[in-house]
Amino acid sequence: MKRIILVLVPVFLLFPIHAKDQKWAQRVEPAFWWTGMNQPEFQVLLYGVDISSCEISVNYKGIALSRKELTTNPNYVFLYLKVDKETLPGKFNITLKKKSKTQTVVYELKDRDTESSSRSSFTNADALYLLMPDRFANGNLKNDSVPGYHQGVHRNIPGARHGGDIEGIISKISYLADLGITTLWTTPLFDNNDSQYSYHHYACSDYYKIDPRLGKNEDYRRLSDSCHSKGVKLIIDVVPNHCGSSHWWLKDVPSTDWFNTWPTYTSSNYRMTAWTDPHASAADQYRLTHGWFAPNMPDLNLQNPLLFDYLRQVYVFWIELANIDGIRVDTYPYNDIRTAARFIQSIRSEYPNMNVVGECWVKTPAEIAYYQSGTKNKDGFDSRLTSVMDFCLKDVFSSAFNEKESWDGGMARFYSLYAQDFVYANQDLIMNFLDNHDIDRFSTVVKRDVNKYKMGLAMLLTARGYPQIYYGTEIMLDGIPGDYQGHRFDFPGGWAEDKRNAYTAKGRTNVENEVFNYLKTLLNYRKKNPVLQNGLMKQFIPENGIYVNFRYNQDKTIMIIANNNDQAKDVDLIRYCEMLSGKKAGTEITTLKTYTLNQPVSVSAKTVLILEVQ
Ligand SMILES: [Ca+2]
Ligand SMILES: [Ca+2]
Repeated sequence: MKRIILVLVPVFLLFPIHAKDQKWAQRVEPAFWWTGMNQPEFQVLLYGVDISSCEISVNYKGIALSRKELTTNPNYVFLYLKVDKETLPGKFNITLKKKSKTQTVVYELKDRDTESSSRSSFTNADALYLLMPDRFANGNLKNDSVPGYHQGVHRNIPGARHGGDIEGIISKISYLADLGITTLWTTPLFDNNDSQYSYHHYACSDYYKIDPRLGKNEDYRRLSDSCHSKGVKLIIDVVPNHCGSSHWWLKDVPSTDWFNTWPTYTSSNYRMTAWTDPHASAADQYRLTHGWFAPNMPDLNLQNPLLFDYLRQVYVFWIELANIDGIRVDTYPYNDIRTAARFIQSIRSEYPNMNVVGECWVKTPAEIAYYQSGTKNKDGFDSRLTSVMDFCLKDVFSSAFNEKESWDGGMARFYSLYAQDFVYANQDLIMNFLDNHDIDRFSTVVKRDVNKYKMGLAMLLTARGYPQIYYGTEIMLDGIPGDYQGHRFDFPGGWAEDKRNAYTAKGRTNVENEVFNYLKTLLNYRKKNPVLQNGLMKQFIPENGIYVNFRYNQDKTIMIIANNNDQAKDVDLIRYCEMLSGKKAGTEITTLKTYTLNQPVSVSAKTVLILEVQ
C-alpha cells in the first residue's frame, strides 16, 4: 500500500495574496448575467475612483471584451462583453490593472432557462390588479424601519411610509386569485431613499436593489413564484423617464449628458400633444421631454447610449431573475418617443411574446391609438407598446353615471367612444380602468352611490380590451378627490392592528360585501367565458337613457342593457332583433334571474343587466 504523505502547505502559498491588491471597482452592475441571451453583447458598469485609467482584461472561453467605453467622469467604465452562442455558464475573472497593482472581480454567467425567451405574457383574457405595496398589507414588521433609510412607519401621515411590503402581498395572492384576478401589477419595488414620499417608489435610488423596507432581492422571485402557483401573472413597472434624487449617480454623475439638465429647475410642460400634433414646435417637444416630471425625479437622457443599455439591462435582469410575465411602462411620452420605442423593442427582443402596456395619458382616442404598436401613423412612428391604457374610457366612467341623458352625455359617452375604436390597431389589447393611483377613486367619483358604482364595474368588465382593477375597488375603498395621498389609503386589515379585516367577508360591511361579491362574480364569469375577453362587440345608439351593446362569438351572446335613468324602464327588444333572432331567454350573470325575450325587459333605475342569451 502506497503511503500518502501529507504535506501541509501554508494557505497563502495556495492563494497568493498580493500586498499591492487594490479595490478600484466599488460597484459592478449588473452583478451577474446569463448565457443564451438573444442579444449577445452585454454591458458591465464599473464604478470607483479613477477606475477609467485601469487596464482591464477578461479571460474566459467564449467571452470577449469587445469595447471599453469611458465618459467625462473618470470614475466610470462601461465594459461590453460579447458572449458566444456556445459559451458555458460559469465564473470568470475581470482583471483590473494599474502599474503593478491589480484587482480581480469574480463575475458569473448563469445558465438561462431554455423557456425564458419564449415565455407567454398577459393577454386580453386577463384581469389586472394594480396595488401599491406600501399600502396593501404589512407582512413583515421587522422591515418597517431599516437603518440608513429615511422614515419609519407613520400611518397617520398620508405621505409617509405605512409599512406594507412584499411579504404582505404574498400573503394575499390566494385572496386575489379567489376574487378572480389573473395578473398583478405592483408599482415599482426598487430602492427609493428619498426623505419624503418614498412610498410610491417611482423615484429610484438603486436599480439593482429591492427596497429593504419592501423586502430582499430574492423576495421578488418569491412573489413571482407565489403568483404563478396560484395562476396569477406578474407585471413589472418600467420607468425609463426618471430616477430619484437620492440615486447614487447624483453624488457623482456618470457623464455630463446622463441627465437632462437646465440652469434652474424646469418642469416638463406635460403636454403630450407635442408628439402627435403635426404642427408642433421643436421647443415644445424639447420642454416636454427634457423638462423634469418632478423636482425629486432627475430626468434621464435615454439618448445617451450607455444609459440606454444600462437601463435596458436593469429590466431584462429583473424579468429574468424574478420570472416576470409582462411590462407596464411609466410616463412613456415624457421620453424622446423614438428612443423609448427602441428601448421597449430592445427589451422585447429578449421576450418576443411579452406584452407591454404603456402609460400615455392623452385625451383623445386618436392620440391613444398613435401609441399602440401596429398603428399606421403618418410619420411612421411605432411605439412598440402592444397595449395602451384607455384614459378616454376612464373619462367616460368619470362622467356618465352622474349625468342626465342627452345627445352626447350619460350613456352616449360610451357609445361615442366605442364608435371611435376604428383608430386602434388592436382593440383587444386596450387596458380599461375606472381609476388608478394617480386619479380620483371611482368610489369618490360616484359619491359612494352603490348603484352607480356597480354600473361602472359592469361596464368595465364587459368592455372590449381587458380590465385593470385598482386595489380596494372590490370594497369600494374611500378616497379624497383631487389629492394624491387620498387615492392611496391603506387596505383595511392589511395591518395586524387594524380594527377590522376587509380581506374577509366577516370584516367587510354589508355594502362592501355586496360590491365585493358583485365584482367577484363578474371577474370569475369573464375568466371562464372568452366571449367577454375577445368576443366581437355590437352597440346600439342610446335612447331614453338606455344603452345596449352585445359581446358575441360563435358560442355565446351576451346582451348588456344599461339603464342610466333614475327610474326603472321597460326595454322593448324589437330593435335588437338582429342579435336576438332565435334567442328565447336571457340569464343575468350576477343574479341568475331569467328574462324571457318575447316581452319587454324591465331594468331597475341605475342598473346594468348582463344577460347571457340563448
Ligand atoms: Ca413591513
Ligand atoms: Ca424626460
